[in-house]
Amino acid sequence: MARNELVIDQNERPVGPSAYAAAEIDLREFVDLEEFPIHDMEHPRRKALVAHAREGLKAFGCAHIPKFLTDHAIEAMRGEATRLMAKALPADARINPYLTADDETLPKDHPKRIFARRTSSFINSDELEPTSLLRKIYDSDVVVHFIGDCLNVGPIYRWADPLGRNPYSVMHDGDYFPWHFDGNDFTVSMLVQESEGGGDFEYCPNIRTAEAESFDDVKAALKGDRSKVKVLKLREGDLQIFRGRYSLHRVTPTNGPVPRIIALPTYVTNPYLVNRPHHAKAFYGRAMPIHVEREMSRVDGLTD
Ligand SMILES: O=C(O)CCC(=O)C(=O)O
Ligand SMILES: [Fe+2]
Repeated sequence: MARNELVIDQNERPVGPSAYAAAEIDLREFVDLEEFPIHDMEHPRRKALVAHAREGLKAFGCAHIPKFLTDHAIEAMRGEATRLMAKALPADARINPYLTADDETLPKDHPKRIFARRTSSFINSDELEPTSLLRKIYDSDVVVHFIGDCLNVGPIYRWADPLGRNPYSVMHDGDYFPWHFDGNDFTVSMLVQESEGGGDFEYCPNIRTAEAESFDDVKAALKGDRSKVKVLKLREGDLQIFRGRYSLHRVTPTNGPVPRIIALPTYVTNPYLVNRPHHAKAFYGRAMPIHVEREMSRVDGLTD
């Protein structure tokens, strides 16, 4: 067998090498290196980009880089997600912001007991095509390094979670992705296809910290208080870097026949952790043995 050949199992899923080596990744397949010289540490444009991202992350827990992806990349990713759309797991689940099960020992209006219906779905990371451009972007060490620089955190790692590491999120007409915190530390969002209406990303920057859950503020936001809410209108090709573990966030209901598709490469500071089984099931439709084996306490002690 040739070295680079993928072994395809009966379900035609790759079970061989799952990562692109750095030499196989041509950054120009997805980014214009003149405008975004992410590979060139000393380039003034890269320095300006990093400074811009750090400002946004410091002030709002969110950085926005418009038109990061090339048109070719948007097209390739839209094609992949559209081909895989039927594999998006139905996600009709009632979730609370922490993705935990109901706890009847708590008062009824505790935010852990406030559930909303999530109808958006994911094309899980283990469904991506063998030649997926999204996987190439995810596997690029240059991209990991750039994101780490923007976050001013290091080292960061790709997430070990086989389902959640770099999925596409899909929202059809009327779908909703309710308020929640993420199980991973950082998410990069790349919008691949806009819906005609709705689909706005709303977030409450740093509403909780590693030291304080701020249940009262979270409850207020869930009940409609807009005082801490910011809205980000993403366009196709935009890149967003987001600290989803501390900032409560949601995507407003979409409308129109064109589904909203967003790629979500995710990064962590602990290379061993994955989602808890309940979280994996509620978000990605199923839990795997790894989710049970690696269920450990979190360094920050926050609920998830
Ligand atoms: O679709 C988005 O913009 C965000 C999705 C999200 O919050 C998530 O997958 O955890
Ligand atoms: Fe999220």
